Order: sequence, then structure tokens, then C-alpha cells
Amino acid sequence: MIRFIHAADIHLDSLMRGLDTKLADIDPSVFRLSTRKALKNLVDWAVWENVDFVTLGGDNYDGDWRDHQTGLYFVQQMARLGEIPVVSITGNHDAQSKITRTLRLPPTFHRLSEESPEIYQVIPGVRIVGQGFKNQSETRNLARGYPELDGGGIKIGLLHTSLAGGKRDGHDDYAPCSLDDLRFKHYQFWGLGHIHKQSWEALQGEVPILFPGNLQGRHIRETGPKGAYLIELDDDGKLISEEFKALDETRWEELLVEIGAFQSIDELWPYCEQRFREMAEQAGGRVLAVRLRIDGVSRIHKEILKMRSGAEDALLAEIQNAANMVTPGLIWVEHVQVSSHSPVQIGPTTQAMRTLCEFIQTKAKADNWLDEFLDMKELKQLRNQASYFREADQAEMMGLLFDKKEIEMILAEIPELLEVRLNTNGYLKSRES
Ligand SMILES: [Mn+2]
Repeated sequence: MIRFIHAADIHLDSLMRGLDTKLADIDPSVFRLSTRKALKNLVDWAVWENVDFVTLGGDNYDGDWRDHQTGLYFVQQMARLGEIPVVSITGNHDAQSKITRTLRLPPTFHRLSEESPEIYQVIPGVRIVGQGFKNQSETRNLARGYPELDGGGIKIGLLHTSLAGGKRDGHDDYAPCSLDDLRFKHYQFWGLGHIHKQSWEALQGEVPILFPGNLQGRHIRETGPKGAYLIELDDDGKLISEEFKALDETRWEELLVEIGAFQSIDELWPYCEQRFREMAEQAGGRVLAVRLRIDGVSRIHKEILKMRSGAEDALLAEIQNAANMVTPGLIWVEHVQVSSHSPVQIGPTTQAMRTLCEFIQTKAKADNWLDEFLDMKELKQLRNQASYFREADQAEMMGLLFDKKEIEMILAEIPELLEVRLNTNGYLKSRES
């Protein structure tokens, strides 16, 4: 039996975007350092479990190191693994051509070739096959070049890929391949990287193919627990067990608050408190970044809008206040999105705006104009320019403007913005009374 941990997309020292944690009274460095802490948690787990080896599916780094500290931290953690070997490949973020600084790694750390698929015997009876990215934009099907291996023993494939199907979850289409490309190599396990959402592409009764997801969520599109998998294979390479362990230090979550049943806005705050309490319990003491969405048809909708119409966002403050009451210093309310409505008996202006609102939301979601927009060559040119940003987080923020879900969210907020501004000017009020 062999036991190993597969992780990917560590993105060490990735900067988190838009950290405005003043209201939450949380030191932003808690978030900034969390990719480091998550890596430390991974190493602690591997040592505790005394695994046979660790595999890393690419994007160990978020980009070129700002200075040697990033590399020093990585090497230090690899050294803490002691005798446990590590086999790693490069991905688009840490492609060979991107990283300009180097540091010597422990002899137990092996980085597979970027030139061609390399076969590496990590421990007796176990061979790992993989090829890293030489350049960021790897559009070839790398998997196709992986060899079918003769002889006994366990064979594990490592690959950084978007699989088939083009852009997936907002990730670029790199080293595409089909599941069959992987299956037909007749390995016993495939450890992938690149897609930040964890998923088993194949599991029961098949060759297991795993995206472990990234090790640490870095923004609101990377919600929920993040971590790695402990895999046990028997001597024939058959999967005995798989265990996910959350290794993230901070966590991003979305919280939907339905206000339909509320008669008074005063009921909203204790309700939020209760929901925050549940979230904090599930997060096991981690610091949370929460994006809250208020939805439903309710009389309190107008009051909610009024609270955010001033120079300061009183709504955000009151919701942050609810979070602080149950979990001081643990929850940062990252954003409050309002998609609720007032009940119907309101005047023609509001009715017209609701029609507009529905139009925008339906179009944003139902039509494929967004896909067509995102597919335009002009936009692709802009997108390529984003990769020239020296700072990875700037490139990432730019990248979000090419993210379908993010655009949908921005569009969905237009009616709310209109309504807030009309309310501020007293326009709706005078027309309705
Ligand atoms: Mn990647």
C-alpha cells in the first residue's frame, strides 16, 4: 500500500485583491499571509501522516517572486518535510520562462522536466510521469505525449491542464486534453492542477482523476474549504481511500439573506448574527471573508436602500456590526449586494425600473451575448495585455473583468445603483406619495 498527498495551485504569496478590512478590525496581513500558512499546514499534515511522498500539480508560485523571500519560504517548507519526497510540475503561473530567481531545493524535491514527459521513480515500485509548462501559454495537448509504461508497479500522472471544454470556471484553456487521453495511458492515478475548484473527474470504478483545487481561496470567486487530498492505493494501484483535508487559513464565503418574511428592518440584524454564527462554527475558527446578498420582496427593501444612499455605507456597517457581535475579529463582510425588491403596489417609476432590472438580469444570464463578447478578438487582445502586468494581483484584478460571473454581478447591480440614486434625490418618494 502507498499513501501520498496530492495538492496543486499553492500560488504562494498571491496578493489578495481589494482587502478593505478596516470595518472588520482584521489585520489585512492575516489574508495576505494565508497562502504561506496554507503551505505550512500542508507540510504539517504530510509530516503528521508520514506519507510516502507528496505530488504538486503546478502553480506553486503565483508568478515571478517579488524578492527571494517567496522562494526562501517555499524551500524552508520543503525542507521541513524531511525524508518525504516531493514531485512537482510547473503550471502557467510558475512556467519555467516566468520565474527569474532561483534557490537550491532539498534533494528530496524533484521538479519534472518542461522539455518532454519525464518518468521519475519516486519510491521503489512507484513511477510518476509528468511535464511542466515551459511557457505560460501552453496550448498543446501535453497528455498525448505521455508514454504508456510497460512493466509492473504503480504509475501516476501529473498534469497542469484545463481539461477539455475551453475556459472553465474562468481559468485559461491551457494544455487541453480529454479524459480519454488520460485513461488510455493506463496509469493508476492522475493528479491534476490548474482548476481551483476541487473535483473528481473520475472516481468510482475508473482510473481516479483529481483536481484537488487550490490550497487557499484568494477572492470571492474561490469560496468554500480549500485543501488537499490524502490518497491510499493498494499494491496493484487500486484506490483504497481518499480523504480531503481543509488546509486554508482564511476562507471566502457567500451568504444569501432572504428578507421576504421580515416586517421590520430591526429583525434583519439578529438574523444576520445567527447566520454568521453558523458560518463561524463551520469555519472552525478561520477568518472569513463573506459576501452577503440580500434578496426577496419586502417592505424593508426601501429602508435597506436608504441606508446605503449616504456618503458612508450604513448598511455595510450594520451588517459588519452583526458579524462583530458574534465573532469579533473573525468575519470581514467583504461586500453587500442588494437584489431585493419592494412589494408591487408602488408607482409607475418603480415598475418601469423593475422591468429594466428584469431585462438586464435576464439578458445577462440567458443570452449568450456575454460569451460572444468575451470571445471577441479585440477583447482577447486586451486580455493578453493584462498578462504584461508585472504584479500578479493587478493582472488578476484585470482578469476578473473578463470573468463572466463577475460581469453578470456588475450588471445586476445597475438597477440597484439607479434606485439608490433616485431615492437619494427624493424622486421616487414624491412620485409615489
Ligand atoms: Mn494554473
